[in-house]
Amino acid sequence: MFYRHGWHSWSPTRWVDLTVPPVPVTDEVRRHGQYHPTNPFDTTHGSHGVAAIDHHDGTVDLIGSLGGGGVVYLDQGQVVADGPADWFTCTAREDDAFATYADALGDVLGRRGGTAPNVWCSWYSHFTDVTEDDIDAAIDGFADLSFDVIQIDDGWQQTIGDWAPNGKFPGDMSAMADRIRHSGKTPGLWLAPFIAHESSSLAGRHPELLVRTPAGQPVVAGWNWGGAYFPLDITHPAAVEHVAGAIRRAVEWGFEYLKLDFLYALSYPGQRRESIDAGEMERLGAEVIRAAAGDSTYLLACGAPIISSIGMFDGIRIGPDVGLSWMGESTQGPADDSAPGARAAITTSLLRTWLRSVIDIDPDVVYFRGDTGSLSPATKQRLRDLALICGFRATSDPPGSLTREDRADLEAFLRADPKISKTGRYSWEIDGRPVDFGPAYQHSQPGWES
Ligand code: 9PG
Repeated sequence: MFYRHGWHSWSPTRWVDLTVPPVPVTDEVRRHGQYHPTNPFDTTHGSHGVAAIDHHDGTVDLIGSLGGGGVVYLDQGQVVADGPADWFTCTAREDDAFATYADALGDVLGRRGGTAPNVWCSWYSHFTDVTEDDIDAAIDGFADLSFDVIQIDDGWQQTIGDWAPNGKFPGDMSAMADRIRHSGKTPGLWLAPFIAHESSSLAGRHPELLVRTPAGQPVVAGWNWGGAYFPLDITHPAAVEHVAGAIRRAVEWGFEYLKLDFLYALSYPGQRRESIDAGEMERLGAEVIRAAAGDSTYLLACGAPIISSIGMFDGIRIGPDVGLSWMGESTQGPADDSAPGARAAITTSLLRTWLRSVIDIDPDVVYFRGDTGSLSPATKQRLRDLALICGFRATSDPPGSLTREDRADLEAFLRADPKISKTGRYSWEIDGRPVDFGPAYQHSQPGWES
């Protein structure tokens, strides 16, 4: 078996059988940006950042890059490592190999985290319709619950690229942050600082800040919000100023927790003012953000290349969106782990828990409300177990959606301090209770229905 690690937060990560060829990425799936545009590894097995091969005796050979932009792939049975940074290699018991690699990454890139807050975020209930009133309802409704952060997600801004509030946030953003702080919580805000939507005034007025194709057109890093979005050229001083300005403004408004999303787009292949390699570019982008945010702002990276985020961000999303169903819809069929859904969020996140010694690991939200699409109570329990294992607890349930009993369960979850131990590749113990995630790695519903 081969440990195939995905490019960024939402990219599939799995132990795969090398005798089974990968499923080629369809054009439709490609449009969402989870697979690397030039290294999708859809015809040969390959891995971003780190790979391992197991010996079926509990030990593995691990090879991992000590910086961003590295890939490992198999060429006629030979392992090829390609990347600008140094490589770490070891042969050891599986968990020890990953732990030692994480240690080496921490030594080279730095360590942050260890301070994962309990977060309420607006996304998985209000989506882009979120309003100021929704946030005020969360402030009031959660005053007596143990959330540390109330975080406004996508939907507050004018457009992706134009980071000023829209008409749904008519009050001052600083007043909003103040109200959150006065309720005893840390104000949090979502931004996607490295991209501009085709409809943004940034893209319209400053096309020179965008990464270009050889024909001079803006490079498309994905499709969302009803159109294409473009990466910014971080080697352009004015793009640096745009990114730093957006972050500084959010911090000045009083937001001390920033969820920074779609970060993968920054190093998308294309023409820039200066040509630097992907790993360097990712590091430069992260440095611009950290310098603008200051050392004390909690930075959660999302849709972010994993290795380059270490030492710069406090936390990182380690899987795709949980969504409101077990399996995401994908034209690529059930083998595609890149579409949002509980299954892919579980399978990908669990295989990245080794990162926790150098960065907080966010497996995405859990649910306590009753109305959660097709998610069964047992799947909801597995998502909570995953969050406890990762030590990062977040939810999006609006206060009005929770019964008295839901609230009590939620509060117990936020305060829990369980003893966690790993008992196998896919199995854990939480306060002595065995939890087996193995069935999630099969593609069907794993009988978590009762
Ligand atoms: C806001 C959301 C939430 C969520 C993030 C991210 O098109 N796509 O493939 C796609 C993938 C992920 C995604 C949105 C779109 O979600 O993970 O928590 O912040 O953005 O837009």
